[in-house]
Amino acid sequence: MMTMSEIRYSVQGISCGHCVNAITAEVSDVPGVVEVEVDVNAKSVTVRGDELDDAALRAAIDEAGYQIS
Ligand SMILES: [Cu+2]
Repeated sequence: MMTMSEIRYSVQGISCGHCVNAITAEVSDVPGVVEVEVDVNAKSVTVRGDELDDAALRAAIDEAGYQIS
């Protein structure tokens, strides 16, 4: 059974569609992730999914080249 949860990060340096694509691609690869929403204006990344691993999500955002503030 799926238990959907949501985690939101404030991420520095999100400024354009390239940033959105890079972060979405990396974070989508994390197990359990169902949906990734990157907001350029709010500079936030919202992740929805099943049994989300906070450390893995932070690592994926870092891997994409962005820093969580
Ligand atoms: Cu960009």
